[in-house]
Amino acid sequence: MYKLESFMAELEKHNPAQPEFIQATREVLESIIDMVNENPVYEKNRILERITEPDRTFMFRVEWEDDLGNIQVNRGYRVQFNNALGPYKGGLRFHASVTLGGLKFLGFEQTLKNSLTTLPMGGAKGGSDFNPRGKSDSEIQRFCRSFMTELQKYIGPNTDVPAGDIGVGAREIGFLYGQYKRIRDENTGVLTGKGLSFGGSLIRPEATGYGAMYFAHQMLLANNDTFAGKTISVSGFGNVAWGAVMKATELGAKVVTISGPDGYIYDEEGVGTPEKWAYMSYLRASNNDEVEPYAKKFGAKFVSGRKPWEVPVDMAFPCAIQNELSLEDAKALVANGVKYVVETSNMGCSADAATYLINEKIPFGPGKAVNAGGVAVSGLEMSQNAMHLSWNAEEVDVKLHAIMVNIHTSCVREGTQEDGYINYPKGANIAGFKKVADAMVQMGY
Ligand code: 2IT
Repeated sequence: MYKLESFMAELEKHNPAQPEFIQATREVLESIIDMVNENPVYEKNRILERITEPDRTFMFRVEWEDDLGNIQVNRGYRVQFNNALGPYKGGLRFHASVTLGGLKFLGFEQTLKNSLTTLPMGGAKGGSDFNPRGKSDSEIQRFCRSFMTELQKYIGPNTDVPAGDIGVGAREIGFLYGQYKRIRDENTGVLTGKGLSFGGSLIRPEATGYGAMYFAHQMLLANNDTFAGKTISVSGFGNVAWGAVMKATELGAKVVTISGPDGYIYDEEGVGTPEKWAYMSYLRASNNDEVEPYAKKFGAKFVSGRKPWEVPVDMAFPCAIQNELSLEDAKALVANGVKYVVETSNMGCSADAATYLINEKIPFGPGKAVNAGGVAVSGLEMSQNAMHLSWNAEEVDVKLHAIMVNIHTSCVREGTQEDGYINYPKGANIAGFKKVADAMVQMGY
């Protein structure tokens, strides 16, 4: 019998000073441990010990020259977490907060998330503590080139296929892919999120946000509810928030907030026009990491240094970064009558915030289910690359929609409580875990 507290104590001892990794693994183990103990084959095969240990981790020095001619040094990482289900797959994050422990949490989550998509992908994550804020496009290009010069030793279209994440979008993927091609002289699907003209997939940029809304739609349907007339708060202003506000608007809801590290925008009229969406993309590409200019341009309110969770809404979608929604924020949302919380960032809610929402019986979608549409369309990009053809937007969108509906069904199957409340995090954790664990058992050690 596995015992949660002694297992976690060992894991913590073995992974010191990695609080996010411990938070992510604890959250998963808490919800799967009874099921694991009911199936002794998992303990016999030491699945919990094995699934919480990355297959391997690469750490490397990245040196690049800034616009003033100074040499700068950053650290690069690739955590190949688990490839039981297929090639390692997961994004690269360029952000000042990046640490090994942070990437281990993301790689662990990615393994279960990718399992939920039903596509053949293992889990990985990588990136650097390089901070794109205030960097010129040439500096970003030089950094990407240097980063890939080292990373290319460890990846390949059948072994490990990175993609974007925070700070890594179409521009960065282009530079990274260009360098891979320069060194290896290969045209392969080694990265996803590529430009359309060199193997990218339609709908990949929109996929995470669209997928989140498709998942949220299923949550609404499970409550005989609809998007019509719903007021929504979104945090962030990057790729994920962008896709989310577009699809939410299309489905009949009104998004009243977006946010950045500088504060949040309250847009009473809704972030609901193509001009506003294009401006979000412009802000992302400006490397300034600020949303305040949106308020000036569109006559909306800017609230400095605060998070959007104090605004009364029907549905809240954290779309920025881990632990961006605290217990205090969750209490404020519930006090203001929130009906759904749909975590779209990876581990966007702190552990106590998530527990509070579940105890309050608020339908709460966890990031690993809600945001899986991004990596799912990455998987579809890999399929198209392998077949040397490209699907049209509608074909990709139909597949994305079907995948999100299926993930929701898996959550309902594994997470519905006796009182009828759907515990989505539990459902996602059990469904994602079972497939990886069963594959590991079947393949032996
Ligand atoms: O967190 C994520 O799922 C991503 N950053 C996307 C990963 C991918 O391989 O598309």
